[in-house]
Amino acid sequence: MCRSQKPNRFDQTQTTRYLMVSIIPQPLHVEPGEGHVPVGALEVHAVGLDGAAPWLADLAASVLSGLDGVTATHDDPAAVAVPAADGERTALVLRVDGAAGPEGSTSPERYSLVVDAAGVTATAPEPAGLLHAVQTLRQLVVAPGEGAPARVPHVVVHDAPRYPWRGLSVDVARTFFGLDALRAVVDVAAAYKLNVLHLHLTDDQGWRIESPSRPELAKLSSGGDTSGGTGGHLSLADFRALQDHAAERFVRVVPEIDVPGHINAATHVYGDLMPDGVPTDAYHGIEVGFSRLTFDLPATEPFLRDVFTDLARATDGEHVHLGGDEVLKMEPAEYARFVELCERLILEAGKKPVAWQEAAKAPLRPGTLVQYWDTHPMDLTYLVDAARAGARVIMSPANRVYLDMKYTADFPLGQEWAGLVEVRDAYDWEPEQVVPGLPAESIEGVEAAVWTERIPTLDALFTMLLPRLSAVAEVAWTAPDRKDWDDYRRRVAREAHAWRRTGTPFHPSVQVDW
Ligand code: TNX
Repeated sequence: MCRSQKPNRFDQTQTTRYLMVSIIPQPLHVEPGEGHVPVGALEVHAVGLDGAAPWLADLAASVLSGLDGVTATHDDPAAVAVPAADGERTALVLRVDGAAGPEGSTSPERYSLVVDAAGVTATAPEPAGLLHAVQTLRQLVVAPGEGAPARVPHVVVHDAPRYPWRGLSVDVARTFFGLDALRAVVDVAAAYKLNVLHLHLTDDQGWRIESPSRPELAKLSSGGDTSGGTGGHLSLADFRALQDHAAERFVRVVPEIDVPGHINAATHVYGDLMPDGVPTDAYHGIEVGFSRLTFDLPATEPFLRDVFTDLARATDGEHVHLGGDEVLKMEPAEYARFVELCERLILEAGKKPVAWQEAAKAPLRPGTLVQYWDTHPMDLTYLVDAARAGARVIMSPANRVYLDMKYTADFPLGQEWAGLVEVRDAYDWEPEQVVPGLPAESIEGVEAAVWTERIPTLDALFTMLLPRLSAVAEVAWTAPDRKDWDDYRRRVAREAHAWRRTGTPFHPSVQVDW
């Protein structure tokens, strides 16, 4: 495959040529050519994919068939062939090729996409990169118009992500969102090449996952939420189906049980988790920091062992999140014992622990990931020290990526404790500059988060996610010298056509000319 040197920054000619392509997140290397190929009738061929071939080809066909004027079929004999209007089909070849991607990149998610007179060829060392190539292709399609069919400009793309962890955390505890909603969230995350769905499954207001050794939790503590709704929880079958849907889009699920605070849903069920033996009242308000476990009660360790072991068994991914945030009513020594115990339980269950930043105040085991979030002014020496000692850090600065923050002061949804987060705030920041002194090589990635105390519906959730999730995705994927706010504004406006077409809610921020 012929590869040219990637340009290091936008120069004027490059920017002008980019006007024809609007990809989010901005790829590492894009070389526009002359001419177009018609894609009104696309035929997908998956080559060298073994077991992944039929569903990946099917998924590619369905992603592309959602576009105006495009019909995509694939070469699974079981598929119904749709005859092309003009009798001509353009081939989209998806092929595993270890040499694909930008020169020098070792990312397992790298890919190349070549569109020329011969058709469209996507290559990648692994299937994940092929789906990324398809998402890029989706954004390159020009809708039919003025007698021309749907088409794609000739182009060569070599692309790879900046960070291996590109996530979205969704709080299904404060407002419950079920399987169908979460599938839709996975689809939008995958559309912007995110690869982690972190689920905040438990909090004071609800226990949203079936825990087989503790069935009372979901039974007695999932019947309400902060929106006055009826709540709900994911059964293990739901969780299985969600993971399958996510896995086909190369999104891994990171489930979280938040301890030792944010735990009223459990103390409501088990009085023996309370020093006075009395179960707490159900809670559907939005205060934080009032509930806690007590380390020295006999019921505490068995409870933690049961719920973390159940969760580790249910999850396919390698990570389990133990929470650890906002434990406002506990001495540091007791808190450290909880962190140590939960890390151990998760490791014994065969998974790697992830925890919110506060856990780095306790001595961490090698391999535990910590998630930075709290942008209140504070001394972060403990986090920097943990990173220097080998902890990996996920960047979720609340004033940039908490997508439950209001866009503007008068915005009807969300909160504003971390400030207002307009689209540009979510876009224009550099992960290496957030925590002074944090070694750049300790950063594992970037994760947006959407807490749902003030987000009552799926439409509201999407309005908070879009367009900001696409901005955060570019921070996580794109090299800093390839980012450009004005160019992103232009590209996101084009992306909005797709949201409008599919009826996907988004917030038409005044910062973008839609
Ligand atoms: C802080 S972020 C929290 C959540 C709230 C959120 C609201 C974090 C680890 N804890 O419990 O829902 O703020 O924005």
